[in-house]
Amino acid sequence: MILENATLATMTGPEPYGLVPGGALALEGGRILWAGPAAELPAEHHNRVRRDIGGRLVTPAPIDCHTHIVHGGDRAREFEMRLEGATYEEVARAGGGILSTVRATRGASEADLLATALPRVDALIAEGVATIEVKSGYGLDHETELAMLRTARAIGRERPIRVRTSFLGAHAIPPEYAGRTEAYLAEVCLPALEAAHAEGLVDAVDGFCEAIAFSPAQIERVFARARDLGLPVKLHAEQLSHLGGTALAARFKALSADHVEYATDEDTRALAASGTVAVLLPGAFYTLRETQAPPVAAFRAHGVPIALASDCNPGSSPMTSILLAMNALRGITLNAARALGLSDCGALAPGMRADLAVWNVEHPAELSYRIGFNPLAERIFGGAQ
Ligand code: DI6
Ligand code: FE
Repeated sequence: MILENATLATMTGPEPYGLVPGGALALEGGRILWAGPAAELPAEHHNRVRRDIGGRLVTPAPIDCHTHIVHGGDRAREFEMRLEGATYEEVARAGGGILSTVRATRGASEADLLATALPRVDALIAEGVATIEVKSGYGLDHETELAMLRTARAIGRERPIRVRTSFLGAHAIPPEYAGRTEAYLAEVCLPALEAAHAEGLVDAVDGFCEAIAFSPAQIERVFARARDLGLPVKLHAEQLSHLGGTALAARFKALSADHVEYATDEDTRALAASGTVAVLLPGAFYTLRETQAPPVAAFRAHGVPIALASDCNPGSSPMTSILLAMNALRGITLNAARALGLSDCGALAPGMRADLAVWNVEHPAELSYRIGFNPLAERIFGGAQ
């Protein structure tokens, strides 16, 4: 099939957005065969079926590279408490926070987890999203961590969306291990990681490096096991304070360091050297009413690739909109793919998956400009409408 009369944001080449006005795309077998100015369409494609895109903008389909979209319950009451003045850490230390979601997730069946996740997934699909990352981390016991990851895989069977999973057993210390973090890692987290990997449930390994969670030395134990298993790593780092997670992530050549509000110049240089993507999560920044913005200018100056994601989770980012998170097309296409270790999506180029979004706009700037408006005209997943 040929898509013609389109403006392409290819995300390749020297032009901003790799913009090609009057562009055409040749698709076959779920892949992009050719992308470029319609006038240069090779003759071999001329007799394919043609579709007029009506001058609309075509981009790579958005990729949400950081979500906790599988979880039990909600934390709306806690949000209210925070509006009344309690801090995120105060709520967490009072037994709320992540641990209240752990209780709700442990109490849910896999069918419940899937049923509650799908409407959130559908909200992302409605904005054209074709790939999502989904983390475990609200089970914190062997069974529930695996149940979360099985649910994540089930999403990819229930909906036309590609799912990449991250094992996040090092997200919080469950109440039965309070004060015994090392024992939790040895007895639950690491064995669950191995079991989940053996079941083919793990694409990457993540952790939460924070004073209310795990120290860099503790995360390093998890990363070392990931390395032994041949799995890439990523890390929630420097979100609420500076603890050294970013440097650790860079040392392990992590796919991404996420949040990174408190990253320093030294961290920035380390990310640049390791090619690690900085994933910014404006939903959490907003919800937690954070004041320390990530060092975006330094990231840019040092060439650290920046991605953006929803962080969809019930506590710090109850957001199911990639358009609201984006503010830079590269952050939800090319760089988001890179944050997941994927090289077959995020750009319009030969060989890439035909995961496309067609928008009722003329220029990519309109996508990040409007707030709460969805101009998606059509979503193409693996070459199919
Ligand atoms: N950082 C976050 O923002 C989320 N997890 C994490 O490690 C918060 C998760 C939650 O509050 O439920
Ligand atoms: Fe997160």
